Amino acid sequence: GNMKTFNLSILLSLAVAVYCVPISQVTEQDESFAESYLKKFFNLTEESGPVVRRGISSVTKKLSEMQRFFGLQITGTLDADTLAMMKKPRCGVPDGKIARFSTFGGNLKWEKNSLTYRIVNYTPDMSATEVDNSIEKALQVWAKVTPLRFTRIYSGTADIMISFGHHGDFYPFDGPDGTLAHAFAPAAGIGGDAHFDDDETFTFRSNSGYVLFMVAAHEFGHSLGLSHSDDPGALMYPVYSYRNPETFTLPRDDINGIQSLYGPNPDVDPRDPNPTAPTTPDACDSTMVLDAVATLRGELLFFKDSFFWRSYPQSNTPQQTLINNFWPDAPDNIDAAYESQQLDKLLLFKGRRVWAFNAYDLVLGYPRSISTFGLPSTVRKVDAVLYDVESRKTLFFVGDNYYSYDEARKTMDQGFPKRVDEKFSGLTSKVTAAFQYRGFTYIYSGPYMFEYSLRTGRLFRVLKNNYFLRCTKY
Ligand SMILES: [Ca+2]
Ligand SMILES: [Ca+2]
Ligand SMILES: [Ca+2]
Ligand SMILES: [Zn+2]
Ligand SMILES: [Zn+2]
Repeated sequence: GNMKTFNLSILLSLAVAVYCVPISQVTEQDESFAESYLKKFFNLTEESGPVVRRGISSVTKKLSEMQRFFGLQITGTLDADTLAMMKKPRCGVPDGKIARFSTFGGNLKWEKNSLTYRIVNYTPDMSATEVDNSIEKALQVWAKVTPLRFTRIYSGTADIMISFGHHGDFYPFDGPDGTLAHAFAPAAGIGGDAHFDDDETFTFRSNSGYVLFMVAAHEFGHSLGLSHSDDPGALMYPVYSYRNPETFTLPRDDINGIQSLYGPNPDVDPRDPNPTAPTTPDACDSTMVLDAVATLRGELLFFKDSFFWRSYPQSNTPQQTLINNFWPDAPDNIDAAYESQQLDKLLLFKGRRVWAFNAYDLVLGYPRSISTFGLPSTVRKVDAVLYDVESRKTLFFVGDNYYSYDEARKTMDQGFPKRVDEKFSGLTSKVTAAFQYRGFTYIYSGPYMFEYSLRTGRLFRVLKNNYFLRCTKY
């Protein structure tokens, strides 16, 4: 069928994904949850029974398919990471096709460029004006990049009928969270229509509750013929994520998707079509310059733009996700990051400010000024931060220099800054990121990564920024 749902589960599960390193006990409840997830989203047809005990079966196959789609380690078993991903807020469209943007195929597109919409009723969560604005703005997201034009009507049957609450199809909603909304692919009748679960708390722009604009823009993608994308930055990615509606720009992948159906907007200069369309950082890009790298409870975090890759020792495919999916209060495009093992916190730096996170919570009193570390007020930003296990000092890289901070005494050491190339031979250009891992210090500079022995300080290899990211897809 063409039924598309928007499923959301508790945000708490996001924390599990990062912090639950040991494999937790999978309960019977988890197994049946996983099974219904696979039935719903990956077309699992086998009859019920314990998921993890069935060996090589269609469940194993479907689990592997799901793990591949989300860039998880492909184990074919219901491990903690897979379960955590299943519990993430998401849309209910089946994810069988592993691809950047995809369409419903066949003739599931509108054969006309002028479409009508009608807001049949309202949610009590927002003012009518806010609902009207959110819906209008969500449609304009797509109109901006296509020849599609939307006209609102106030009575009769529109192409896209929009309603909250009960709506008389065979896909009941499920109370708060879980299914958020659903929409139907282009067709006559119910085709193109979008239904929103009135048990959700929808908001205009706040990140408590679900931003109606974001949910609607995603659903209208389905109304117009788009299926899901496995690009974690795409609007059509199955997982819901908060984004500021004021600054939201349709990502490149979604533009490619909708334009494959309808072509570009004829009113836009073809020489400069979408200069600001965000693209998702690509692990296969050997020219990439990472913003920051940090460890976190044995895992590695690689930051770039609004995203980070998370690499865990037992996995060979780092998982890419939006920073805001894990830390809603974190900045993006950060300058530097490090893990304070003393405080058991992750610290993120941007400009003159530092954020500290304990699990996924912003620590009270943050963000703070970087001057609390004793950095001089002339330092407007740090380029990289590294905790050195040998000296038990935290090194702050600023231009050609670095400062040394004593974590135990919580003071900056005397005699700094010093030149970076005094400590790290061969490093003559600016440090862009730094971390230590398995006996080596890795210092990033531009697209290169310098590998130094922790014990001798000797330079071993010069690698690229994407060395640990393992280019596997595409
Ligand atoms: Ca319709
Ligand atoms: Ca719901
Ligand atoms: Ca940096
Ligand atoms: Zn969807
Ligand atoms: Zn419905």
